[in-house]
Amino acid sequence: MSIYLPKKSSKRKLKEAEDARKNRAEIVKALSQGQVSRRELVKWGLFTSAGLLAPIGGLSPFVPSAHASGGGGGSTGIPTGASPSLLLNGTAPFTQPMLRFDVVPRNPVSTLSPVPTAMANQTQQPLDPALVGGQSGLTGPIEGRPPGNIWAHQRFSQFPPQVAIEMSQAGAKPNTAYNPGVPSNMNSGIDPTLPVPAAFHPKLPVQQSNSLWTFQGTIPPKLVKGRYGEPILFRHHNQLPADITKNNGFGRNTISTHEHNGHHGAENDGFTGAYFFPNQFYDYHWPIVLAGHFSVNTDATDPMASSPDDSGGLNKVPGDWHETMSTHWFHDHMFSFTSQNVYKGNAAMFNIYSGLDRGNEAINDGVNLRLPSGDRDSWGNLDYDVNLMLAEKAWDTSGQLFMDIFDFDGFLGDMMTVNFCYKPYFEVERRKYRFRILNASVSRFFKLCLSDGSNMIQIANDGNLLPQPVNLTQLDEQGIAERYDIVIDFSRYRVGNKVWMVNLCEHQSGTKPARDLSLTDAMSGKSSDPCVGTFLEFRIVRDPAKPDQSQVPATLIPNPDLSNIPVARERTFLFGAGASQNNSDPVTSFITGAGNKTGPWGIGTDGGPVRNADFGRLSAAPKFGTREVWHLVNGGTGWDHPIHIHFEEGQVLSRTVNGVSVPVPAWELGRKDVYRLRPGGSITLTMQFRDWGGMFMEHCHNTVHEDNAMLLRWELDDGGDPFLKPLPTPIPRPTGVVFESPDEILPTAF
Ligand SMILES: [Cu+2]
Repeated sequence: MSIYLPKKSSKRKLKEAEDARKNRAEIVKALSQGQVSRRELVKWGLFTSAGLLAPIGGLSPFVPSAHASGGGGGSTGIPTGASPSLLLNGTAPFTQPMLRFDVVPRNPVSTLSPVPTAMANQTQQPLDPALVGGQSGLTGPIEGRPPGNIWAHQRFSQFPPQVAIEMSQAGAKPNTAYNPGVPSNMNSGIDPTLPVPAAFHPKLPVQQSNSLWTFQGTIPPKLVKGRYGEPILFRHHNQLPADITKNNGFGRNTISTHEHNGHHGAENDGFTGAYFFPNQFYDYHWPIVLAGHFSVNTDATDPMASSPDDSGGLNKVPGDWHETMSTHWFHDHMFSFTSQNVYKGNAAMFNIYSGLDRGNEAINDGVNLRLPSGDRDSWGNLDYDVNLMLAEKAWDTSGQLFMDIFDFDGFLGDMMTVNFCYKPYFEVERRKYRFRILNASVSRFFKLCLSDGSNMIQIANDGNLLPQPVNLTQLDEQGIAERYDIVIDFSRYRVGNKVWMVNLCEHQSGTKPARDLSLTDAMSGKSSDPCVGTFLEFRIVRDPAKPDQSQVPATLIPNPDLSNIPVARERTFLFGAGASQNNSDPVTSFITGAGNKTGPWGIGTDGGPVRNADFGRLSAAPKFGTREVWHLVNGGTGWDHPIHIHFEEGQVLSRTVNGVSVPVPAWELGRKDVYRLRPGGSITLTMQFRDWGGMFMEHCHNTVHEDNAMLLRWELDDGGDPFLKPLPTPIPRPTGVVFESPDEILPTAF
């Protein structure tokens, strides 16, 4: 059964789908604004116990109406449950240039006012009555970080911030300060002095301020540049509306920002229950240390463990150089609202530079890998190093961004965007480029190739350069939040040629990919999935001004050797449907329907029941400084889950499908932070727990699954003072965060 409503569907069918979308939108709005609860919706018969929208005509486009013409073969709809997203004259594919990322200014720390503090700044300010049920005269702290010693920045005086990044989460507005970090001829000729409207295409309607909530309120997405040994203080302001109803139908005005997969203390990890309110800020301290900082190469003598200085040389840093990371992103992690907020624009990328991955292809010092980048600056060149954020969207008949949160299988849009641009083109020179490809979708997997079936070289998976590069004509399926860094050599083309990036992976629901098409079939337009096929056009426009000096060495970053580190513990996590909730904390417990037949998704720990998320439940507490082996098991064959484990990189030891061992592919032989289980599959991985403590998470990164409620809390609470064991749970309130004891500690946690 197709869920995509073809554009040539009858007018009546399109009208019914649009009416259904509007009715659903009203309920989505009420739910997102907290006017009704999921429990009430179940009681009213609008949700099934499985969490799906009840099959009521006029609400669900998947129900054939008595009046339907039948021409579409019965139950059809598009992923949004609406008529296809609006396209206008002049918005054909590949008619707009791709906006490269907007590079965030790196400011002196002295620009921050007030001065950042180790403990959360509890200075009081008047509260907007809209935050506190209309009460006036109340005050709350200016910083939303939980107060006190446990949420103080760990080792703040040892890693004083050297760079300040300051951004606001805000409603859509024109970008009058666009900095692509490259000359115009490296950005498809875009004039950066012209304001960039908040639109998915210059000829599509501009997004209203409450349709799109992005960093700085602008597009394109933001890029932070950092380097090892140079701590960043990221002050994130929440400038979203205080009135929870001012969200154009979806999105929550409280946020928590996760630097995915930062090796930082948990107070800087964007814990799902450490969210902050409009008109507050949260200081995130990113020390940017190599894992093993306090146990490996502690005297910083190994030049491989290093960071670029500003004059072409290196600063040596402590830690294990085999743990060097490169491509990160950061995004919202608000409990139960991550999918809405990330879809609405809370997503950015973070390139981390090191002695190995310098962002300068010319320096030949025996450490630098000289990957495609450029050489104008001593480090961090972006000329030939391009961030791509892939996410499919949907918009309503007036062109405003739309999301339906009813289908707990997952949300699929019907419009492919790259860097928030609908099907753009990008001008390239005849030479090698690196692309850092992020899947920033809600529920969609991609499988990428080039339209001529030619070669790509995968050099990194998630944040990590691979031990060896892998030559591929098709990348593996790329799950949500996974990053694949690839090198494409355009020197094989002639000036004037075009080649397209193609998505082969077809979805018919948010549960998992339906199938991977052949290149021919994907290009033919036969798929009913509008996001299959070409979505990014490369135009080969000229020869490079100077010869390509970049390389893809045969060895990139070998894995850290863990063979001498004993395995302290094994744990098993079952990712399943039909989860139940045993806690009823009004803030921390995900609560859906009646009884224990609650929301669809959950995690079973070490043979225990499959539970819905409760950030007051402690599910695992590895011992600080040890190594463990974790088994991640898919509870079914009808879905796939990309599982993200925060904090440390893991190595995949083995995979199974339906109980049968299968090889770990070459592109998964490095370190990872997101693990696609595959239907009926399991993954066994090993990781260490070093350097920092606090409460972290493990969850599905199909963010609809995460929000409903496939997420758990684990913590490192024996790293010494100030940690309590277990840690108290933060309960955010506009008047200040309070703490309570954990709702539950699983018997196998410690
Ligand atoms: Cu999932």
